[in-house]
Amino acid sequence: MTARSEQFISDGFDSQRWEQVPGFDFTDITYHLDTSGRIARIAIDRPEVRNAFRPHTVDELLAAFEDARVNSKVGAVVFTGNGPSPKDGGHAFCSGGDQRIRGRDGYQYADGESAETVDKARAGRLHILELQRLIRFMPKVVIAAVNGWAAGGGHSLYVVCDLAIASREHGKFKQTDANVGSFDAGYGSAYFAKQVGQKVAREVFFLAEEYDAQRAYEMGAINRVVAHDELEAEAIRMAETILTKSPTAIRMLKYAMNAVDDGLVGQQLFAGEATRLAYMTDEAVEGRDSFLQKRDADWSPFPWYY
Ligand code: S0N
Repeated sequence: MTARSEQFISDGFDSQRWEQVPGFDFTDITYHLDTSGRIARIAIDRPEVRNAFRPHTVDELLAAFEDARVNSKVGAVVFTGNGPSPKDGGHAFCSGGDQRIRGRDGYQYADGESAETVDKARAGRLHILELQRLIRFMPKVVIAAVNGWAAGGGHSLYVVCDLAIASREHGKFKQTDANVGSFDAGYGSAYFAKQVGQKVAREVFFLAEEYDAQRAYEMGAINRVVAHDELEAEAIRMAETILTKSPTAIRMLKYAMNAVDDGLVGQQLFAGEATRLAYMTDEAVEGRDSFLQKRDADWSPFPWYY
């Protein structure tokens, strides 16, 4: 265990269970694997600003999620926010883009950058959307453990996760995008409307009123409401249950459920997995071998299934 993981980083964090993943020097997030190496825990670690993300935070989240994606032992990721805030004790999953550093061109300036000095190729780059796609498209199950405020772009983040559970006491939701003129017109709104229905989604976005975990559950936005102290344990229990299942079945089911909303990209992801399975058959091997051996393929052992 490293020094960082030995510290208190959030309610419900079991330091006996988690080991910090080596090879990263993260400042804005924490990234752990459980002792089995099969469950990842990724958490935004800026509790003093309700876990708002700046560009650097998103860079780190992309690195951690990508590492979890390509780790063939990992089957599930718990995504949460560290806290509570040392300043005032407030709890947050994520409060969206850091409004203090939001530029007029939509870009969130990094430390020391300004409209004059920023690399124009990076300006306006909303790479939080890349993170949304990584969560959406990765062939592992991502469970949002909403430990406090999910607001603005943080609201969008739990929406794109496969499963979401929230703290009964501290899970709070508010879609503030229209308050601050910075809006998610993709998954955060349109996919949310698919989850909870058009009328409810419009109310959440157009009125930007606070709602609690129980209301989120009732509207079909989250899977479970649990006692705050049990939140991480419940997320882990769900992850452990998923790990008892067939990895191929889980992957195909995730992509099947995505495909209906993701157009050709959804079809491509599902089809890629179908091709992977086909590659593993004797039939595909015969196709490859016949080409390499410069002979006609012998398909006779392979029936036209009906
Ligand atoms: C979360 C709220 C409701 C919590 O209220 P509470 O508990 O009363 O705490 P506060 O006193 O307000 O906050 C405590 C301290 O934290 C700072 N802070 C909070 N949120 C942010 C933030 N987002 N950026 C910077 N600082 C933040 C407070 O300022 C305070 O600091 P001190 O103690 O120094 O005063 C409440 O805090 C709130 O409403 N927060 C703002 C929520 C918000 O509007 N977020 C931005 C919404 N927009 C986006 O996120 C855009 C997202 C995006 O980039 C995007 C773009 C295109 C497509 C998709 C997306 C996407 O959505 O992903």
